[in-house]
Amino acid sequence: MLKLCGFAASNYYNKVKLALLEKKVPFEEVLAWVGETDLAATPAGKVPYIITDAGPLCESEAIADYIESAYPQSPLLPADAFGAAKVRELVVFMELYLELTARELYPEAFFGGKVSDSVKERQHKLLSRYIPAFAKLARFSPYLAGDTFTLADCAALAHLPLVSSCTKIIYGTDMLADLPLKDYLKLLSERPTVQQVNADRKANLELMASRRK
Ligand SMILES: N[C@@H](CCC(=O)N[C@@H](CS)C(=O)NCC(=O)O)C(=O)O
Repeated sequence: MLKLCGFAASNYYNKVKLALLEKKVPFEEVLAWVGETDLAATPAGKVPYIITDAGPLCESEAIADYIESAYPQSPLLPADAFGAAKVRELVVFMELYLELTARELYPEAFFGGKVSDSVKERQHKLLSRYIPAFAKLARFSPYLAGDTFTLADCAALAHLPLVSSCTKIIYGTDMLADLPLKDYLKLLSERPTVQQVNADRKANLELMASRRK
């Protein structure tokens, strides 16, 4: 059986987990904290990674691609090439421009560290450019790419709430406030798969906190 390795507080892990649950792919979760990963499977030490019958695979987008083609049931990408590319376009925007830009602020926003004013200023400038650009592409009708739940929604659940709360904490303003995020997350939270991801995430965050004590 496919093994999903990492920990449930990780947003990238949850993107992959949600895709597996939505597609009803049987999988086993293997807890691997950062620093305790199998470096043969994930040479940069990042999670998630998966172990398949064919071998290990890391990087959540490569994993999502693999899952989509190895398990065609309940597709998370439109069948037409352009529709599928539009979903991927949204995922790239969220990961490359929103998540990775906001991530520079996470040490202070979420982990009790400090981020310099110059980094805060630089990331604010970037987010001020990228967020309105993302808003032009995101449909929220009612799903991110249109009327069907796709891989973009798996990524959105993982990334958008973090970007929203991080900017609120660091800048005092939720930089995603112009997006209908509240209604959208409410819609997603009606899915049993999302409820499972969120419950496991909460439990894993508590486990993580108890390990730090
Ligand atoms: N591009 C990677 C990013 C994964 C990632 O950054 N995961 C975090 C946990 S949320 C991690 O493993 N961080 C440890 C590190 O960067 O050393 C992916 O899409 O899988």
